[in-house]
Amino acid sequence: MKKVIGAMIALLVVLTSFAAIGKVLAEDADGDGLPDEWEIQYFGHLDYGANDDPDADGIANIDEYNTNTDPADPLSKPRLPGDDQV
Ligand SMILES: [Ca+2]
Ligand SMILES: [Ca+2]
Repeated sequence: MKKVIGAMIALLVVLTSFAAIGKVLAEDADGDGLPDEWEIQYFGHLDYGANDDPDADGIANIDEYNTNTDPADPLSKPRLPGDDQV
């Protein structure tokens, strides 16, 4: 039984370390998938999540991040098929 508990504690320590390292690497303190630097740059805080759409352009933050568009500017969004036919 002691062995099992020891192994569980060791596993917990390893998992916790990985989680800490991952957070530092991704710099994603709130764990929403958006780098904190990016959130601070556009919003000035970490309150929005990956699926939020604060500029209401229909594009979620995570998609704005992946396509390098401005998540705080409704005119800045990924070009979609059909956008040329305005
Ligand atoms: Ca974040
Ligand atoms: Ca948006």
